[in-house]
Amino acid sequence: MKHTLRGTVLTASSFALTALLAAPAMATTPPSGSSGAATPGTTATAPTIAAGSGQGKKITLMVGVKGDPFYVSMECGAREAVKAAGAELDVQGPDKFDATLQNPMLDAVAASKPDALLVAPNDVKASAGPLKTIQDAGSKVVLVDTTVDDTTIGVSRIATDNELGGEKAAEALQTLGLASGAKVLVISTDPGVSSVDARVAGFNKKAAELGYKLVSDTQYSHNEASTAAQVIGAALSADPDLAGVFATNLFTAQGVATGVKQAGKSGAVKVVGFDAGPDQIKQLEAGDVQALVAQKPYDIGYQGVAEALAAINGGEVIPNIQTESIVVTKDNMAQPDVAKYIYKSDCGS
Ligand code: T6T
Repeated sequence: MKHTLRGTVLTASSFALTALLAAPAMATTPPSGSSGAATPGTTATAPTIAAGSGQGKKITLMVGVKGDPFYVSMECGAREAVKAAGAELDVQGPDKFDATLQNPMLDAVAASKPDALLVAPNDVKASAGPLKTIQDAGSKVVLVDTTVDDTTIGVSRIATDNELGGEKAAEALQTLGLASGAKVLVISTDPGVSSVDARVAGFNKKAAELGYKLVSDTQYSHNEASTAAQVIGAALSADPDLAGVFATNLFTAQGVATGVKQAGKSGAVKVVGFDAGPDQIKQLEAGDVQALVAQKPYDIGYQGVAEALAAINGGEVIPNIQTESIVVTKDNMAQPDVAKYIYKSDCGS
């Protein structure tokens, strides 16, 4: 029996149904206790992968940037999935989140002709050319975390519901006590990165509903913590009554927390960051950050391999999958059902 899921947008709770529909006789799911487990209050189950379904297949994972705990966790999920399937995985990534560095690496991937490429493109426009070349040569392209504007690229796109995540960040500021009229600022990485652009859009929409006043247009860190620290330092000098900041990703949030601390305003200025890297959790514990919107990168990596194998083997592929996020605070961070969302520095930890 075939199940047509084209055009659907899956939430984590629909994973359970999909897995049930697709489950083959010999199948593997991620180990319990992985960050792939359910968000509190949902019944999310990671997809099943048939043992041996990737035998002899080569998959490349091109992350957005090397060494980022978000992508390390994604790699851990992908590694677990290829182990189950018997496929080979090659992981690569640029030293900076920058299409001028990632694109030559993608050109090299094109030459190696993998059966599938899981890729977090660095730019919605600049990354499209190399990806189209790879796709046209016959590799199955699965977009993980970030996307490109050209909707003909990718058999499947798997990412956090980033707009909703941005909305959650604004709501977190409200929970932290910011009233209507409070002054807020958004610091992101660079325009043209689909994930963070969607978080900004979601935050701005919800912040307007809550009556918050943006002190300026979105500022940019270029994914450098030191730049984020400088940007928030300057913003605090210009607007001493700035009450809250949303930092849209891991390195930006780390830098913002450092900058607020250096200005002697930890706790007085509420910082809500995206992601949940180990150092971000330390900043949360220290009171330099008040809330983090954690993603599920392990699930994205695992599901990415599942969709790639489905495409390679001529199975049913889910074209759009949105994964969930969870708000982590000092109060809930130690709970096992929250702690499991903290990102990994390596796949052994
Ligand atoms: O926030 C993640 C990822 O979702 C985004 O696309 C880029 O930044 C991170 O990797 C965190 O550093």
